[in-house]
Amino acid sequence: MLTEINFDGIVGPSHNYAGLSLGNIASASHAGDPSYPRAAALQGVAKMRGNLARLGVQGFLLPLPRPNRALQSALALDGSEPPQLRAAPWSASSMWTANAATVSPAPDTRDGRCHLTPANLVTMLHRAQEWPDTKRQLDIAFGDTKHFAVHDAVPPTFGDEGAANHMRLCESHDAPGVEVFVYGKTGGRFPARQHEQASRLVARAHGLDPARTVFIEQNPEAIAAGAFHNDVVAVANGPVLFTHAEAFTDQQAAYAAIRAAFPALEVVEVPASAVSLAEAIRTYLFNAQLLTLPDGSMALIVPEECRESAAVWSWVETMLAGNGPIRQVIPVDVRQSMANGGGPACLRLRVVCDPATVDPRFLLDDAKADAIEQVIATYWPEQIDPADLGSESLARTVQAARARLLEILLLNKLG
Ligand code: SUG
Repeated sequence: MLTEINFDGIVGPSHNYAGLSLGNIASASHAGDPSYPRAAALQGVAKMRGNLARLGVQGFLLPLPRPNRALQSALALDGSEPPQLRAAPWSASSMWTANAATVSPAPDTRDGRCHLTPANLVTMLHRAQEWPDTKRQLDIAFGDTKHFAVHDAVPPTFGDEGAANHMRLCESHDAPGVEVFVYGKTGGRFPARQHEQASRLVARAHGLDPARTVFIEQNPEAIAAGAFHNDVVAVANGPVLFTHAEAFTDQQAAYAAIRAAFPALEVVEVPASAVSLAEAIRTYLFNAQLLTLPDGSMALIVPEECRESAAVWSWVETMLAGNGPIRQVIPVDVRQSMANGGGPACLRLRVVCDPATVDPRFLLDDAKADAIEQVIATYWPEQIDPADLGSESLARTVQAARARLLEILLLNKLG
């Protein structure tokens, strides 16, 4: 039975605000703030618990080893470097697993396996270090080669940011879907992180049918307004595309291209007159998890920030009073992640597969959630100031915390 599993990134013990992501307005505006790794990780587990109760299945991926000693030595750090360079090997950015990989479920691929390509994330130094360690986890979690194929990342210089720029439309998970890749063009004030050729390469490597694959350009104005990934302005689930009206360069042409491959497309569009691009990016209305609940209805899991925005919440209430496909809007508190530009959707990687084919150590249940919470509450630092990054005693705390998590999950091998 194919089902959609959300694999959330457990927030690592080195979670901090170093302002590393140009074009990510939240990251820039919280640069230098103290962070609260313990609270951040507990917020993440609470979100997972909510979705486990709603959907009956939930997965997770682990924080990567930090500080990254190999990167530290490659950077020849001696104290004279800019603080942002010193911070990069400490980044907990792997929590945003929407950027871990692009996933093409088995019904879409030529060989009938689920294909995963880790994202190379080459645009940002602190993220470019992730993929080899991410791949090591994917190789274990999806090691059943009868059902999965895990590729290497796309070679540089083609930036690939994974599922954050990829959407799948389908009538049911086990039917062939239409995969939509959204890329950006360079030249604006902020980097366009997803290169068109990276998207096309992933589609070829996954063996997708060109008739069911669509490539769309992201609106440069959305990137300039702070939508550094497409999932900040659009999300899809089943036959539904929930999108801001200014997400794509040519919005109507984008709908037409998707509809040509997927006639059942249902668009839920939010006009700029109701929610401006700036407000959408500030509240992360679209960085939501659009879930199909067991009764077949859809729920949108949004950040708490949406409920606090008069414009967003008034649009939500009007939408719920109508008869569209989204029947519930559920706010969750992921404020620690939000302050670095990561909402509920950034924190999860969707994999459509049979849960029985996944290494069970990466699947959550209530007892495991209790145990993970216990480790976080005991070992995760309560607070990190960016000036602490570089300290050996913090390095030891962070390493011991992750080692304890790996130990209770029987994943020491990833050490
Ligand atoms: O790549 N933030 C991440 C946020 C990623 C959000 N993911 C999706 N939209 N899918 C990024 O910009 C901030 C790190 C810092 O500033 O310390 C950061 O990497």
